[in-house]
Amino acid sequence: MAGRKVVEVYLDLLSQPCRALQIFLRCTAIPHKVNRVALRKGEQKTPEYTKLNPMQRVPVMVDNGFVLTESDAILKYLATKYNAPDHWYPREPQRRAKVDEYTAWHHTNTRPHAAKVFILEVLMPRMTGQPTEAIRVQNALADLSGTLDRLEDMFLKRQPFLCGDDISLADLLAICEIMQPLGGGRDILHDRPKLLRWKSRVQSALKDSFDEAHAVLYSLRDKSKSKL
Ligand SMILES: N[C@@H](CCC(=O)N[C@@H](CS)C(=O)NCC(=O)O)C(=O)O
Repeated sequence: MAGRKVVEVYLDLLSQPCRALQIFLRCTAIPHKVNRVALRKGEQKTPEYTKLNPMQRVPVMVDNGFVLTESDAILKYLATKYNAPDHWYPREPQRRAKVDEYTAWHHTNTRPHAAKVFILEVLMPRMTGQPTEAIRVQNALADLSGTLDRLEDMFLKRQPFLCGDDISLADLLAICEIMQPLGGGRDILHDRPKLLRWKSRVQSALKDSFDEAHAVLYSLRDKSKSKL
């Protein structure tokens, strides 16, 4: 009898939403298979991968033939389908809505602002062989600083995690994004004690899966330091 196939995901761990997905799968122990897609080699543009995701982006999830793109949708689908512990994506409507509120905001705030700093400090210099003009980096950092202010005063407030007393998908998506500028040697939380305390709570909750998923980013950071 043909068995049910395990969930398959297509990931590159230099991608923030891919790290969030890998960490979630590890923490919830949902049986899965990881297929690596090396973005730097353009593997997201092969005809085979394009059939899976015409947007040529990672991550992608395939669950027994059901294909899903967009990290947000994938994480929420997996949490619901595989009955992940409730704190990840609570069933109670108002608690769930608070997670949805953050994740909707995330994709137009934390994500583009943190990613832009990484693009300007790491990807563009790699492509052009030139450092990015300082003013562009300063502007991107100013936008990011506004986002970090909102994370502190609108979401975190006085609670331990972004949406309440326990870790949720909101914290997972946020932390993976906030880590990204570290690839260029920039720790954007160094002068933010409130967010640093949040980060260490998130890291403790995620245990080894956090460092495992970020190993590629740490090695990029180490390379950027050795160039200084
Ligand atoms: N909104 C999508 C964004 C996915 C995305 O932007 N992926 C990037 C890596 S972080 C990618 O695959 N880029 C490949 C390319 O642009 O060629 C999600 O959250 O899943």
